[in-house]
Amino acid sequence: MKLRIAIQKSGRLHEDSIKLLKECGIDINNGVNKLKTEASNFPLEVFFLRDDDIPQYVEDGVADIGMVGENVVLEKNRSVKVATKLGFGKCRLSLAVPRSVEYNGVKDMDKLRIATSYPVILEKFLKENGITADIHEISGSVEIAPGIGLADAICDLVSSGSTLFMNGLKEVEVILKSESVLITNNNLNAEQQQLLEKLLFRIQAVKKAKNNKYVLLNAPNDNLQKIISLLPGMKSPTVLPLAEAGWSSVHSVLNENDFWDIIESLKAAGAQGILVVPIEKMII
Ligand code: PRT
Ligand code: ZN
Repeated sequence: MKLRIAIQKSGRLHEDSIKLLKECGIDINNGVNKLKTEASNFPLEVFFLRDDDIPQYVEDGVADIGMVGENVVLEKNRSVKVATKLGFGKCRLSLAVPRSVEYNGVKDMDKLRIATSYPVILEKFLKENGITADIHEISGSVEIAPGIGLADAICDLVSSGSTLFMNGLKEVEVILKSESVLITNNNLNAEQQQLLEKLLFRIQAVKKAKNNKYVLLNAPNDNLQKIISLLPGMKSPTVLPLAEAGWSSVHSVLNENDFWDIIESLKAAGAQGILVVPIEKMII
């Protein structure tokens, strides 16, 4: 029995999907010009597909699980489960209007022509806000629609914002914040479920590790308690004596979010020689 996973064949999510599998210790060949491949050290078969087709393949059970943008999952509205977020492919689905247009709120969208590749998500958003607009579905280069007179506004994916900027548009509403997710078929059998759990366990360990750093520092023993109190650690920090009397080496794990604040406090408390090291896997 093998678990069959669908990932994007080429495009923005392809490399990060492969990278995550590799970080999970799963060896696969890259999918250039290939439809599918097998992992050599995990019971996993990998299908390379267009991202738009992944929810349907997973719903139909052609693939058991898939990696795809949440934006595509919501747009395709297929009956699949989202098992976890994957931490890559981050973007937002936003409304944008020409920079010269004054914008005072979502009510301004009423009666406008909006171009998008996401008609389902857009229609739901407009309905929730009591707006009637004319949705023009187009499949690519949505950002040029206002410039050629096809639409008054657009609803498109944004990451850096430079595409909007270059086309004279401004982002005015964020409809959805999206990232890649792992989706699963609703009817996995017990064996497939077990393999999925094994994979999820590894994905969580990789994700946790990315959000944390291993920190080593030298602390004067006089101020050791103060320094320890600043550090969370997985249980509590490790403290080892240095060869030089009066000093200790303190090891701990810090979350990316509070990282700089804690480092500053540690320095202020007399910590020296602070080393920050990436963590590869984290299992708690
Ligand atoms: O061939 P296939 O159908 O598989 O790929 P695709 O061309 O449909 O999708 P692809 O590879 O472009 O994107 C796949 C997924 O990446 C999307 O569904 C999102 O989940 C995610 N993603 C993350 C993005 C972006 N960021 C993004 N910036 N998808 C598209 N964009 C486009 C956006 O449409 C716009 O044209 O990039 C432009 C905006 O980028 P900025 O940086 O200029 O704001
Ligand atoms: Zn696509």
